[in-house]
Amino acid sequence: MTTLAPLPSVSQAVLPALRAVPGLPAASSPAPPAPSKGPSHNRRDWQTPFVRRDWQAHPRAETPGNYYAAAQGKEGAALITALRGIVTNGHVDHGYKQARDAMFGMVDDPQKTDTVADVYSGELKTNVSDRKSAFQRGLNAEHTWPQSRGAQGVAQGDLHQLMPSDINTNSKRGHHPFGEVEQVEWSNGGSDDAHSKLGTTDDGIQAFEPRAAVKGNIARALLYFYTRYNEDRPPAYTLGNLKQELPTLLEWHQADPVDNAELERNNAVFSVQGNRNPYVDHPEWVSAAQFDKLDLA
Ligand SMILES: [Ca+2]
Repeated sequence: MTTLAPLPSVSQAVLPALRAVPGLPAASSPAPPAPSKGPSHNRRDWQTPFVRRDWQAHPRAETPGNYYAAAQGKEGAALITALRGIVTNGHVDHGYKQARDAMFGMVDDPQKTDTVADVYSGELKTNVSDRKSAFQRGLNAEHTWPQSRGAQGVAQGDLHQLMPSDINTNSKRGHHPFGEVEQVEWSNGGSDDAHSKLGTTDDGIQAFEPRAAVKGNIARALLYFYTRYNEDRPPAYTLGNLKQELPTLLEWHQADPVDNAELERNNAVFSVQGNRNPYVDHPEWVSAAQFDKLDLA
């Protein structure tokens, strides 16, 4: 397992070095699609045409050879326990400030153009290079697993669950669970496949529904969070949201499969904090882990 030196500061000078992780190719291949000149020019479509659906057929070249050795052949609780060990070992906590600088400056600026997308609309913000410039452009860090539900301590700056978000949308989401909204109370606007909304599910629960292109990303982020932190629970950790969300998350995982951008983000996060989201590398492990059988009481 690669041990990364602590980050002195995530400046433009430091960021390229973060990508140079032994055993991993540069996170920049294959080349990203050229931006279209159509009406969606200012949106980053996370569902690129490069979606890989044939996971088992291709070795995971981006993953260090033996990274998942302890999980091979396991299922159910044994698989989750093995993955917990894997993603905890080597996880380096740089602190919340550094994590946000890395997110806005590198992880979510894969083309190094100081351009970062709001997770909930896909709208691109320019001149973003760190958390301060992000804030000036109306972005802050969304905790997909809310801080008030346990994203504290090491988990607060865990980039697998942090995503750049429009500040107002982030505030609307608050600590609501995710879900399919039937009665819309608020939306961030835009076309159907680009907007996210707050409202009530058909079970009468107030929930937040992200745009379709990131539903799977968020599902896999939350399943990672459960796997990583459910044993050694941070302060305020509760499964209250997950109990509501889980069936929907498992559907979203299927409906929005891993694409190239999500793979590259996993590589980028790994280069910063030294651990990976196993459900991005091995989407088939979501069903193998049998999350639907978890006792979340
Ligand atoms: Ca997606």
